Amino acid sequence: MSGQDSMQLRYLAACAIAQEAGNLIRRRFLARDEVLKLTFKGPQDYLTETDSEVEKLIAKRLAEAFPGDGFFGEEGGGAYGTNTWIVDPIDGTADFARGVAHFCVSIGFMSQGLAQVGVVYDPMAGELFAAQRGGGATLNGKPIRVSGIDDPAKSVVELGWSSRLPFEPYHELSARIHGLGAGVKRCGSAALGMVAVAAGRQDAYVELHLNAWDGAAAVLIVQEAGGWTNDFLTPECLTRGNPILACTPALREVLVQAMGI
Ligand code: LIP
Repeated sequence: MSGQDSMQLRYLAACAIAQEAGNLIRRRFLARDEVLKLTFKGPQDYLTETDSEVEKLIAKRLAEAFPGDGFFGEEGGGAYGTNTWIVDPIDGTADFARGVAHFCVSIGFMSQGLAQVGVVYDPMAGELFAAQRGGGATLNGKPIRVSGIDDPAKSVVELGWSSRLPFEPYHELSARIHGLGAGVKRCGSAALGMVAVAAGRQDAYVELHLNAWDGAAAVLIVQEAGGWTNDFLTPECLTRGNPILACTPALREVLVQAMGI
């Protein structure tokens, strides 16, 4: 089997597994106990039983299909190898935990340090965002492209936040981006924020620190939709995370300057 054929198989498998996992997430979300029971891994860093349940399902399906591939998941960790799946079972866990329907499952595949397949599935909206390197990006099978916005004062920028960094750098960056005249928002899922850029629904996703599993799939989808991203998925990112800028190309310079990256 050629390398391209094996990537195509991985692409198709990732799309199918993301939808199976997403449908499990949807069932758990709709059946959740109205009595609020919150568990945290750290400050504002939620953990739900469904995170682990979904990650185990994805890991099982991928091991069955591609037994020689490595796996790294947000909840259970793992190991990076030549061919590795990087998975966030629920990106937007805070909203899932609080009953807000804004979350997704993210499945990325890297080979020799380069993202080759990216799939992000929003089970509440029924939206499957997918890309294979060199094959373009799609939403439910239809091609998507980033916006052509070239004026920051006409742009919409999502600025991610987490307690992983002190508040001040986020506050200062927020002030700089507001100063450009952009419409700024924060929603809680980096993957959904980035695929919204890929689909032209907003013009940039910015966050000063993001973990590899949050962005591994979505960065490829943005690139294949004609967008620009910083060199996010570096070897260091796999263990420490990185800043992320994913945007329509015309906003690259002004946002790189605002971020100081
Ligand atoms: C989330 C990211 C988001 C970040 C949150 C959290 P999770 O991922 O998508 O951008 O700001 O702190 O890391 O935890 O929902 O998988």
